[in-house]
Amino acid sequence: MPTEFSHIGYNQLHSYNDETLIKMSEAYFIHLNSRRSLRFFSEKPVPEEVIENIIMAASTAPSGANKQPWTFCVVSSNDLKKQIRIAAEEEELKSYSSRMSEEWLEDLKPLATDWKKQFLEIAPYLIIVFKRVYEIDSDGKKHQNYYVHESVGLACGFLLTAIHELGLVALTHTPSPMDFLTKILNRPSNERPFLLIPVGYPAKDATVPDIKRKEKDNVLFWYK
Ligand code: IYR
Repeated sequence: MPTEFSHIGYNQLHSYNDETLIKMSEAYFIHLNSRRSLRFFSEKPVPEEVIENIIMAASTAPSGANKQPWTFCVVSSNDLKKQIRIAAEEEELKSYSSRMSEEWLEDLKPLATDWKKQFLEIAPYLIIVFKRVYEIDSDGKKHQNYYVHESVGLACGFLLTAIHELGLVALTHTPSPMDFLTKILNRPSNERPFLLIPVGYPAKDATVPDIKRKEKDNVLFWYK
């Protein structure tokens, strides 16, 4: 398929036999199934290089037309964390007390969440993921990005997997609305906040809700 753009050979990294594949895939499921969203963090520090590496791992995600429409901001400053907590709690208080529906509040009961977000000041890092809805070139001209939600969602999935792989924990937090993050972090007009992800080690006494994942019958439908 000759084109004016060059393609290069793909070197397959591994080729396992079926028996090994089955064992490895079972082990991988068990490993990922032990991931939990954590709301209780330790203040134990994590090296900055680790955060840089997991973000670069997230940035290997597939994206529409390879536009890589994401920006990852890492907050470690106590002052900024405090500003983010104050602004998030202000919005969350309004959400929990009047904006969320009865059904939504009922659905959240097993998680025991509320408007208070102490973890925003305790976790060593807050990773704020922005989606880039378009690009602006040096002449100020706008250029399209494609499948931005899907692409940034995939990058966040990669990020959460990398965090779990390392024995660290995270919360996919979505204070709503999130535009305060654009202001506090002084982000450009083509970026919108997508997820706020505190990352660190779990607190010693951390608990998680006793909730279950769906069984195979409910998530997988074969068409052979
Ligand atoms: N954003 C709020 C509420 C919340 C919403 C969903 I959907 C959750 O799965 C959990 C919480 C909060 O972070 O508390």
